[in-house]
Amino acid sequence: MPIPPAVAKFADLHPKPAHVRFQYGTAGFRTVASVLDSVLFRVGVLAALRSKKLDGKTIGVMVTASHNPEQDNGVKLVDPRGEMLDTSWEGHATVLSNAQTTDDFINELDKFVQAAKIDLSKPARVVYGRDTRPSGASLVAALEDGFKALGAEARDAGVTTTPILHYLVRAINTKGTKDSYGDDSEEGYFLKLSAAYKKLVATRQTPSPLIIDCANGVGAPIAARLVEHLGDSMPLILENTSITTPGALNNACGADYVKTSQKLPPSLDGRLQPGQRGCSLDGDADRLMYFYLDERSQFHMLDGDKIAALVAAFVVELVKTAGLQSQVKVGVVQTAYANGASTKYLSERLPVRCVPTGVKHLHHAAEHYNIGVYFEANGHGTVLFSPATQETLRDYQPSTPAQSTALEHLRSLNQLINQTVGDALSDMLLVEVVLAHKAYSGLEWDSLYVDLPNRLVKVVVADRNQFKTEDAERQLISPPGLQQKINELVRRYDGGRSFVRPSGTEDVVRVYAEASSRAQADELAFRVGGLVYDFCGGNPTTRPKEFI
Ligand code: NG1
Ligand code: ZN
Repeated sequence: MPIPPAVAKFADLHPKPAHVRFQYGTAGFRTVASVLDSVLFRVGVLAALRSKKLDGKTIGVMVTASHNPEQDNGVKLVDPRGEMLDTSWEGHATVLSNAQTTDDFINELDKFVQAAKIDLSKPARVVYGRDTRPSGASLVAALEDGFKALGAEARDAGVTTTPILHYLVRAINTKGTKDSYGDDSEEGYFLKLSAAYKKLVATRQTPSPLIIDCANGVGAPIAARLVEHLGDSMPLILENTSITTPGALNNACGADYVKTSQKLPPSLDGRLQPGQRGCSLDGDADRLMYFYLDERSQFHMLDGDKIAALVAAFVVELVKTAGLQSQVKVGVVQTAYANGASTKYLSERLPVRCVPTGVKHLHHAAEHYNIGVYFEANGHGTVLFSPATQETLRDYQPSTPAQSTALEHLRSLNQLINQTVGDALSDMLLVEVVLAHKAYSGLEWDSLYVDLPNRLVKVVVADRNQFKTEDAERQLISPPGLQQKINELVRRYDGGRSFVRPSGTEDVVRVYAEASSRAQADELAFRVGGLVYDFCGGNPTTRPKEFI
């Protein structure tokens, strides 16, 4: 079947800007919003094709640039089980987005449809949402033209969070089956989360109020609805909720600000009281960072690694108490950015795997455990229950009241935790459940282990593609000889660790360093940064002055 003529007609309305090269990376397409119109249209077409290929299953499309500045935007596809787009299609997305003219695009499309054996007569179904960015509405209009071009049945989820969009995709595709994931509506999502949370804390004291920094993004209206559903069970105070103030999104607030600057967002100064718990969401509410001020008003950050440690230990304890330890193996997945102290703490308690950066790697590795806990240090993560484990939890006959209670808790956790993707609001409730059960304050949670001081540095190089890594990105194999020089440097630092990798989302190389003191971690990072810069023939006049 040839490509319907409507595709070319619509494609003419969304010309590709000259001299821009797009790439479907770890976070989908993401760049300055003003050049994205053609990409959105073409992603609309691609989503419809993906649905046709999968026999009319609903595909999700999320328009967001997460923690990036407000002028950026982006788009990513969600596969039928609510997971990231199959990697084999990422390359096709890149090729289609870069076809220069309408004719080139139709040609590429035709080749792709033939090669992938897509039956164009099949139905196509999509569900799409966007964050609060001002560029969102017009980009969604381009996306909708892509759906129309192939006659896809499209459902608009409106302004929503990335994890809710993933939830909806799974709920729609499992509706009426034995794997039903919940009602396929935002309301269904809130009911599922709030019911599970209330069960888990039913016998616990109401916690002290938690401040949520909503990053002036979509987390604000969504958290406000969660507040209504939680009622008195969880006092939440929403801050940074200005979703219509130009320039406010992710600006000096949000999870990425907290992680990279390791500071309290200035807007929370005087609001967060010593001892009180606070947390930050990012612009699409899939990342979460916790923090508190000690009695001297010193800021302490509780990042994704601390969340993994807290949650994994709790799950292991429940599994043991339920008498399920021989049937349900719990494991943790991290990336090389995980703080060395967290890896040590976790490895002493359960299996830990390190995988390359990018949620899809973590998610897939976590699926190999019965219960897989994965978190990136930046606060993106979740806990996956394998299908077999869900059956075990359903069928298991506990023999004591203690076993029965632990089993009920595990069942409720399975409901509370978003099984499709990292979800800041679901993760926040999960953290609150564990804190309530352990009667931990932020300080006690923080004391599980002491973070090694660390530093992340960006280096702008002529061509980041010459950087190739192995061993879950911990070793450089190209440029040749550079890793050896890094090793020589690292050896001179007490507790030193450093690695270099090309970013998948920005045109930079990232340098991570850790050492036993703050000064040493900084020095190591800047020395390695300098090494990378000089090795790659950087221009001496633009060499950052902090590089030693
Ligand atoms: P890159 O730019 O590849 O380092 C960043 C984050 C990832 C992940 C992606 C997707 C760091 C060091 N890197 O990737 O963890 O979240 O963005 O958003 O935080
Ligand atoms: Zn995000």
